[in-house]
Amino acid sequence: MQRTLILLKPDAVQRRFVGEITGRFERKGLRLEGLKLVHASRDLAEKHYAVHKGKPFYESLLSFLTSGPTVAMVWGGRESVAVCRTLMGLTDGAKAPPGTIRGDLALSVQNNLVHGSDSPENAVVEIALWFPEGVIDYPGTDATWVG
Ligand code: IDP
Ligand code: MG
Repeated sequence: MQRTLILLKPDAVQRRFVGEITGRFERKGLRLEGLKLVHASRDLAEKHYAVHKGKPFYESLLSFLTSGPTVAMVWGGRESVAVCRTLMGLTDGAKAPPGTIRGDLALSVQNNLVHGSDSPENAVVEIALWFPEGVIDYPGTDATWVG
């Protein structure tokens, strides 16, 4: 089953939205396979956002991600990468449609509450970065109920 890395970034923790956002992934029928609170180091943030190095918002983004604790999660399930991106909404909270996490709860483009892997290949790399200890594989509830 496909896996994706989801981060509830420091603004989500500070705004007390951990339950609200986690509940959306859970209610969708995805399976929680990893969960921890991490105060990201500069090194971890640089590795995570390496693809954005050189962009005008890069330094600000690293300051943001290292500004406080982040909830790191792994969600598994059918098409979990795309499903989570859909639940998140567009990057810019001002443009994300209502009904999505960012559309409902974020107004900023930077402080947009969540990160989600953008491909199954990148998910494998990002999960290894945030969960070097591995994740938990276990028999779920009857998959026929949630697809
Ligand atoms: P994504 O999180 O929707 O995949 P990316 O383009 O991968 O969006 O950008 C990574 C993160 O960088 C965004 O979630 C957001 O926090 C921040 N970001 C993206 N574009 C901008 C920008 O134009 N200004 C400030 N921050 C940005
Ligand atoms: Mg991205």
